[in-house]
Amino acid sequence: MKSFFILLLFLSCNVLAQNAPEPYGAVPSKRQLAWHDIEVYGLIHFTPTTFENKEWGFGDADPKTFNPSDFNATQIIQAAKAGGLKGIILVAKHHDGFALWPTKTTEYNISKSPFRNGKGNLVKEVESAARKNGLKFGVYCSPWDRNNALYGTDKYLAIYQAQLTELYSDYGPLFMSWHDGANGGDGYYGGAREKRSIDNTTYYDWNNTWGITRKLQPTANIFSDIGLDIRWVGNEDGHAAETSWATFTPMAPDGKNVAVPGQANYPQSPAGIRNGKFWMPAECDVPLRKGWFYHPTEKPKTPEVLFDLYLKSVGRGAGLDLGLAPDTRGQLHDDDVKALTEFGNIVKHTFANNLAKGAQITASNVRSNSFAAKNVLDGKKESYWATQDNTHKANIEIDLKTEKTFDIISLQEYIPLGQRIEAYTIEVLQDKHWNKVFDGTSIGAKRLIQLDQPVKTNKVRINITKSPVCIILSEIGLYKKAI
Ligand code: FUL
Repeated sequence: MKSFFILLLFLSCNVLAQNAPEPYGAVPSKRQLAWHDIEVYGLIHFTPTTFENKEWGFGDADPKTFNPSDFNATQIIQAAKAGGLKGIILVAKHHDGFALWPTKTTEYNISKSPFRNGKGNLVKEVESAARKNGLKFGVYCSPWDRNNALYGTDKYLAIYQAQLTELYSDYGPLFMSWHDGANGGDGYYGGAREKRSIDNTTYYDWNNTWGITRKLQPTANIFSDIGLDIRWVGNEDGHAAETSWATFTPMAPDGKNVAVPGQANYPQSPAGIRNGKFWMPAECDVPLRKGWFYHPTEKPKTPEVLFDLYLKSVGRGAGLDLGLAPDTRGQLHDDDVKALTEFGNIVKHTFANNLAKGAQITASNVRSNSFAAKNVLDGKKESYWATQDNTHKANIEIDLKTEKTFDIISLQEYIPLGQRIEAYTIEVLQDKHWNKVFDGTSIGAKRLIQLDQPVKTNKVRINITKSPVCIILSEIGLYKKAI
């Protein structure tokens, strides 16, 4: 009897799988799918540079400079959590070269500072607080090291790789390994105080260096301006382009050579590349304040501005990486806590109530019962509406039964099968006329459309007007922005 049911289950799974649409183009890996779910996360900058009130430490600050009066990882993480952040990346070593963990690779580290009487490990403290509060953890270890005497020589790479190995071994599974393209220039370099330049096409041997990441941290998404998993959006303003493709083909600016971090096709980064070779969604990194490090004269962005950035990053299929800058106490300033909390509340309250829930929904074409139109309102991103293979244009109509007022529309594709839709319009029924309220292009993991003004209607129609293959939509939402 039991085996009969197993057989039945196997057969029905098979029928479903056979009938599912074929994937289109590059598709996300498991690791990238997990990243898409995180949506908003933070990047903490806190090194001797904070105490020098600079953005880029020269690498010559006395380790004793690093002396927070009241460091509190829990305060920082709880503020991040109130802001709706689901992950934290800690800058474990910035360009100044100061390691926030007691590394064996350089003397220039936290054990030489007064922090916890030289017994502290800030990477551990932040990691523990993040995990305790349910946030994922990641690290950024700057390849450029303005302190290290060996920087620029052929001995430095082994040091950098050993630093990554330590960070990858002692702090549990990481969701991101963040790498930047800032390379070489002037610095302290063990007292030489000179300018050192490196060839960034070869110096860091990224193939093998990222091989260490893959081996020790298979869950870590590698971020850099060329991917591998997540690409830089090409600006530090916090937004992707209005039309955003999760696919990308990193290229050197000459269009011929292979791209390396610090040398990529940045003009194409905000929008991505339609039918690019790789699934490589964008991360929009932007500091909460003006600088990445804390400066007493700067103020955090307002909750309104943060919400707008959320719509223009997460709402364009990208991720929002918000820079958090603890002050010299080692905590986030009250103003930052307030801004984060209010931003988190706007997001939470706006998206708490899908006004389309319970609506009647019909589609002009449906692949089969398993891919019915109602799947877009079940709140589950794993189920979806799909059309038949040869149907590349279709519409879906939502009958709200009573009039509803909304100003944000949310659309989601089922990205495990690729980014398919290229154009669509949204109409609402008013005085017996269908009025177009939006003309769209890309959707991807999530598209949040903010209308110029709230609309009141009992019927909404979404017309998919262009797709190279059959259409898939996993979720639709109608929301009223919470003030
Ligand atoms: C850049 C760095 O040069 C900045 O200082 C900062 O860390 C930013 C997040 O990445 O590449």
